[in-house]
Amino acid sequence: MGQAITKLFDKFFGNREMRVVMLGLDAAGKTTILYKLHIGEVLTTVPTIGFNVEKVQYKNVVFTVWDVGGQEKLRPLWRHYFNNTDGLIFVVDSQDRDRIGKAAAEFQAILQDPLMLHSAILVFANKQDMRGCLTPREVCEALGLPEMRNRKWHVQSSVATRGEGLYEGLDWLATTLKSTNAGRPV
Ligand SMILES: Nc1nc2c(ncn2[C@@H]2O[C@H](COP(=O)(O)OP(=O)(O)O)[C@@H](O)[C@H]2O)c(=O)[nH]1
Ligand SMILES: [Mg+2]
Repeated sequence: MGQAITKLFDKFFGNREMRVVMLGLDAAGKTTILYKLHIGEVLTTVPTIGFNVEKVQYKNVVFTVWDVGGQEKLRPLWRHYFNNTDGLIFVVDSQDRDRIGKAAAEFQAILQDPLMLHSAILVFANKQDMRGCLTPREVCEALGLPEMRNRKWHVQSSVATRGEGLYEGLDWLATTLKSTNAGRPV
């Protein structure tokens, strides 16, 4: 899959600078996705006031990743990373029924940020290999996506540990960003 992914990046993101932010509750599968993409070295930094940010750059595309759902007081700090966000990837642990409400609340809070108003939204309904998990449709409804007007969104079924669904999800995101002429010329 690594090669297919890098080809996809070359094709769609090649000559634009893009910023993609990947968020979700802890243990949703974000770090797994980042490594499965094999697009470069993952750098981890801890900003002064305590949350981990993972960053990987592939050519002109920068991914920043962190856990949401920790302390509310950290929220204002996220905004620093929201500036110029072209694509938002929100990862959900579809098996974690207990915390889907919490994931939805965090998701809604993120989308309400003015800096996120124009970003395309890709949701990975992850851990679809787990018995009794929420279906992608159920994840979609729990997050309130069907009611969302004027936003480009897509829910992708995935099994991050096996790399399943990752290419398809990013393909949607790349196509969408291209069609909206997102990013900045380099
Ligand atoms: N069964 C299953 N486990 C997964 C999947 N994706 C991630 N995991 C596991 O879930 C745990 C948390 O994943 P991680 O990527 O660290 O989550 P993060 O906190 O969002 O970065 C790890 O043990 C992963 O191996 C998946 O699709 N299926
Ligand atoms: Mg992680």
